[in-house]
Amino acid sequence: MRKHSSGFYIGIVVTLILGFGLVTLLALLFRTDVGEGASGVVKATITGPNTATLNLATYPDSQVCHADAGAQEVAWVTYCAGDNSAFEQIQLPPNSLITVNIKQYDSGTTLVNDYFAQVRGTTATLDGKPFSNISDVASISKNTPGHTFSADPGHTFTIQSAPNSTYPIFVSVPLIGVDSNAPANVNINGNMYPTPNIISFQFRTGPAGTVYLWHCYDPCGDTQYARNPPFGFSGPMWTLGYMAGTIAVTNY
Ligand SMILES: [Cu+2]
Repeated sequence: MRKHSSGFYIGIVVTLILGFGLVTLLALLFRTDVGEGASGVVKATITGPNTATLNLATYPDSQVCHADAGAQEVAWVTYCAGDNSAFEQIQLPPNSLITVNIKQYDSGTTLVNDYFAQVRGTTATLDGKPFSNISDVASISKNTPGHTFSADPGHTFTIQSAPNSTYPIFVSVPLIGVDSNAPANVNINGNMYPTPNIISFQFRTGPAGTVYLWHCYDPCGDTQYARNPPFGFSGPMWTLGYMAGTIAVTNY
């Protein structure tokens, strides 16, 4: 058997060390994108085979999950994750029934387009009572002693496909606003808000690798940024992590 030089063996050792180093470096780089609780990501909690629950909240300002933003942004309406962290991307397991629960702390804002008054692509409940259109809310209010609701949504949670997607989806739920006279009786991290309306609905995800968009279609910022031309859908409405973002269907 031919004898190898010591340089040959040193070469093997160096290659192994560099190889493991490279693998470790790549693992660390990718961990920040897919890890539990990674910044800017909220994951649905897996509750069983092909089922998961996603908890979110909407607030009339950004004190809860964007408190470090600039003075203008802190006054903006925003979505937060259910644990009140900020998020830009939602991650969901593939081929699963997702139950979404949203705590809606904001009051109502008249819709610009009545298309979004209708629950679309799913069925929804308001504090456990089924509704299919914002016009159902008056009777729910009447039959819910001690709790009235706004006649308008505060926001919509609308899920749509990216253009040319192989797995199209469209789900839209108007998030009924809290009564504008409701007392601010809930303390969230030192900020007072009214008791939230809880809106729930379900939908099914496609295979891993599918990306959807989530968006609000009730121009819900203040009069300077959301309602007045040319700001119809600017300000919080188009800012990633406030009223818009992405949904990645992924294995985790
Ligand atoms: Cu909104």
